[in-house]
Amino acid sequence: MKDVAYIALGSNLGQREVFLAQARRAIAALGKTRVLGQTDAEETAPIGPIAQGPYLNQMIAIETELSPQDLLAELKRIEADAGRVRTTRWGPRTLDLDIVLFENQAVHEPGLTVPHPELSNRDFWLRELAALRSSRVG
Ligand code: A4P
Ligand code: MG
Repeated sequence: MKDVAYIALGSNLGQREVFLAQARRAIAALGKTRVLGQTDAEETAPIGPIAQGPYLNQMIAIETELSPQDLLAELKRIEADAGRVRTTRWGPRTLDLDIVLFENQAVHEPGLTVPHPELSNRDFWLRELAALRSSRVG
């Protein structure tokens, strides 16, 4: 089923711009998928209980025939390629890719929740999502 999805990119370790650029390229190269638009990257103060450096965040809109589960598997592969080592939940990371929303699908499974449960708590996600939706043609 063809749908529009929004992916949040985040990095707060190392060469943040490089990791985001690598993620954008990898997402653009996914099969059954085409990039519709992207926001500018923006620096945001870290959210959560752990003291860590500021994040560079960005959101990408895609049209895809991948299921949410298949997209998540691809995003985990892209994260792994960026050398991400999982340490603590909400802790610092070279690259974090989250599925924010599918326009026409919802998922509530142990390993995947779409829309992302933190969407309503993250002002920058809400702002980026609104910007992508309003700029979309078609
Ligand atoms: N998972 C479930 N739903 C989703 C989804 N919609 N998208 C599962 C992606 N993954 C989803 O995620 C843990 C597991 O969540 C995944 O294996 C997947 O099966 P993770 O990326 O390994 O761990 P995490 O990122 O530490 O935890 P979580 O709960 O995803 O946290 P967030 O929401 O990603 O928060 N501050 C700023 N300013 N900017 C940020 O981007 N990000 C975080 C991480 C904390 N503080 C931040 C930011
Ligand atoms: Mg995450």
